Amino acid sequence: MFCYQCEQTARTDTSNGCTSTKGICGKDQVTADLQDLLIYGLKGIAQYARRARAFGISDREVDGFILYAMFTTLTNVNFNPARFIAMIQETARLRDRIKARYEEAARERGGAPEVLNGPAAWQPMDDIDGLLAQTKSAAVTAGREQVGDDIIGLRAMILYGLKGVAAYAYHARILGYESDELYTRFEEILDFLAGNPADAETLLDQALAVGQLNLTALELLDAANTGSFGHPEPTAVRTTPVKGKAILVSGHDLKDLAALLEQTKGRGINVYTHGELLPAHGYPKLRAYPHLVGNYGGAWQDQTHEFAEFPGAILMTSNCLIEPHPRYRSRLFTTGPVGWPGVRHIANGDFSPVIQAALALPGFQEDGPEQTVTVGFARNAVLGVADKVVDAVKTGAIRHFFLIGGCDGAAPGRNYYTDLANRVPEDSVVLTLGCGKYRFNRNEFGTIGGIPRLLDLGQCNDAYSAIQIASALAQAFNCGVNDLPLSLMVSWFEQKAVAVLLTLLSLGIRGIRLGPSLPAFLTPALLEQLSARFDLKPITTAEADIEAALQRA
Ligand code: FSO
Ligand code: SF4
Repeated sequence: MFCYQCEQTARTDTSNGCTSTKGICGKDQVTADLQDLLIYGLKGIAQYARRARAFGISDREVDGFILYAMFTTLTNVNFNPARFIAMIQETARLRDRIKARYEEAARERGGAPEVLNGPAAWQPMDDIDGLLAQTKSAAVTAGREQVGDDIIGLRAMILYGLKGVAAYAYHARILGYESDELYTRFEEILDFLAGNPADAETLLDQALAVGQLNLTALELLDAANTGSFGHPEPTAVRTTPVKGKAILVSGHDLKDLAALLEQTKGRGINVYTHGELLPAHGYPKLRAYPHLVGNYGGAWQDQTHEFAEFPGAILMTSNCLIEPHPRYRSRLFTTGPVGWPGVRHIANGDFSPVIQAALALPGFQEDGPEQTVTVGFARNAVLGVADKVVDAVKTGAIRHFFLIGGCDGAAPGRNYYTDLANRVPEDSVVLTLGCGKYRFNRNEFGTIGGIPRLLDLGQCNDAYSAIQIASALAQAFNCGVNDLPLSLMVSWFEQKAVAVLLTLLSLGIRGIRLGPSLPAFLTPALLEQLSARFDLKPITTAEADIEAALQRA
């Protein structure tokens, strides 16, 4: 096992990744190796899918499977080896199907089909021992002796960025929003990786192409979410319990939440959001359900004690899942890409088992005190008051914007982000998104000329809103985004954050501060290159970074 895809990876004197029998996240060696094999199998599908497209052949089942399977390999999504074995077998079936169509089309046009090697020719073994014996060429570090750490790091950055794209595109796809252009480019980049590329320049270009592709995915997801549930509106969300039976929904997936709300209508169950589902309350069509009563708890890393104390059923729709404690394991359910061995999985969208579990549990015995946080400042709401914002900047009432966004995690260095938000001067606005906001979103930030000083743009999935707002401001001031009084202090944790970072870089955004620690797959040489080209830099202290940001403005 070798995995260095997330921020909490094990960093020791001898290795910069998780290598022992279990990763820091709880992913065991078998699951980690099976995930590598699954990715290897997906590359094989992409090798043929890309060539089939050249003959006008596409297969939506193949495209959808690639997204779903990639999503299962993100940090804190799926820990169930049985699911990975089944998916690996499925890669061979789908690969052979698209291969046959490609070869037939090539022959029909009088040419000889290409004979492909590597993942395209891989035959997965039937049983787990056989599969585990095949992991060598599928490892992230395969070929390190020949090409060195920089090339392995660049390949990893592309793969991890693609994983982020897959997650965003999956959420859009299940709401019925798909894009052939996205599938085409996605499969092209996977095919590129299948060839074990070793030219640093080309690899960096492809990494930025992943960033561009991610912008397409984010735009598609924004269209899917707003098209399905309306544009988010500023909404006060209750953060304390309401007496009665209860279901907690965590993760990011709005479609699962909507389906659960529909199925619990009139059943006497209150539904709460957890973690990254907090922004769901801003969407008019979700807010319309009176039994979506509030948000419970904070960011993902607090789930062990929060889930234990929640007196109802819990549904996990995407990352970030932590090893379930026995105190709540039997009332925890997974759906979509998520999985944990022995935890009940809902594969068909019928949440009856979750509802039955909630009805059998005590629920909250009394109402908590009235407390709220405000969400819903996505692009439509913010751009609706753009004139006011622009005027406030022109008159000097707003001096600076700090985007303090991204993931949360358990690392002690993440206090930086709380400190940062609290130290932002009174005449500056904080924009936030992702689960990192729980470090400060209950604090009182006040307003500047009627504009809230803390604007919650939504999930990490809503990075599109942040980009649109920054672009609109740049347009209003007739300058580039880099010339705005805007600083980005990004906290990263997993591969969606890698995808968003690549998007920002591909848009030419400079001076991003990244923390709490830099990705382990970025070698010193890669970092040097990224800082020279994009002025990408690590966080230092809240005080020093704010001062530097204000001086630059
Ligand atoms: Fe957080 Fe987890 Fe949303 Fe991530 S819940 S850490 S980047 O999966 O997706 O921000
Ligand atoms: Fe380690 Fe992160 Fe990989 Fe888990 S996902 S094994 S914590 S690097």
